[in-house]
Amino acid sequence: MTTIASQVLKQHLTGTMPVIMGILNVTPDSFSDGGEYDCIDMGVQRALEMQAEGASIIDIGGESTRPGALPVNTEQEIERVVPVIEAIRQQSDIPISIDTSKPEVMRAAVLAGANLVNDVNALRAEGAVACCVELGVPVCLMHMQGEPRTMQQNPEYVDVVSDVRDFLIQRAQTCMDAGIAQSQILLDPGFGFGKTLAHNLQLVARLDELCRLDFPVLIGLSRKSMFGAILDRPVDDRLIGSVVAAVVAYGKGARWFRVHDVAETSDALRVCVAIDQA
Ligand code: 9MG
Repeated sequence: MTTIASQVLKQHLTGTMPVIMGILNVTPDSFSDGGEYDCIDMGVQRALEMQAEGASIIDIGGESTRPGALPVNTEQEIERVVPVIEAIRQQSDIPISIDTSKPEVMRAAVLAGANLVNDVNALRAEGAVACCVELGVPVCLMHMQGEPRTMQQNPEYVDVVSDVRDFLIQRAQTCMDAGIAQSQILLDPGFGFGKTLAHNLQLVARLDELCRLDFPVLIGLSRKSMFGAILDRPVDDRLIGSVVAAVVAYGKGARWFRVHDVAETSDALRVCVAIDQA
């Protein structure tokens, strides 16, 4: 079924304007103290707030992918994300992405109203590619070395940029061979996912090498530990580092930005666009 949200998403995928993806985590620690309904309500309020601040899509996740995070079972993940997706859908036509690696969660989320699958595992789980073909939704394929529990234990590459690029090209090809159109695929280098600070910096510095491929590039740098390492700041004091990195990434060709701080990132990117159009 073609909905307003999926039509709007199609325009974002083919356009050249920056697309801000607002992060909405619905893990138990995201909205402390609230009961079940408070969590849904607070999730909806935050989604609408991010839309008003300039987000073009809301990314909803029910399982933490932070280094060291423990896995969540499929039923729990569905119980966390589906009610929030349904509640946002009752109030807004904003496109929604589901941040998951599990085909069952992808299916439940899309049936509830999600329009894009954002998979940090690049659809490598059994049945994930077939599930997205069947659902007919666009996908974001992210590079990760290892798995969240252990990925920061001594990651190694021959050349991080070429290794990430080759992996993403190979995953995109697998998806296209299975029937996902090229225009439905976003690529993401996966900052912080099995990467040292030096790897992350190389990936930003040479992001143009990924942006030259025939796919839009999404970056998720917001509040990540690389800013903690460079600036020696805690996670809630990394706004300026995150916004500067988004601006640099824009200059190198990235157009999709997965962020916590929507209003500030939106202002910065609007300035970038105005300068580009001068
Ligand atoms: C879920 N998630 C956490 N970090 C991410 C990143 O950098 N990119 C994408 N696509 N998803 C992410």
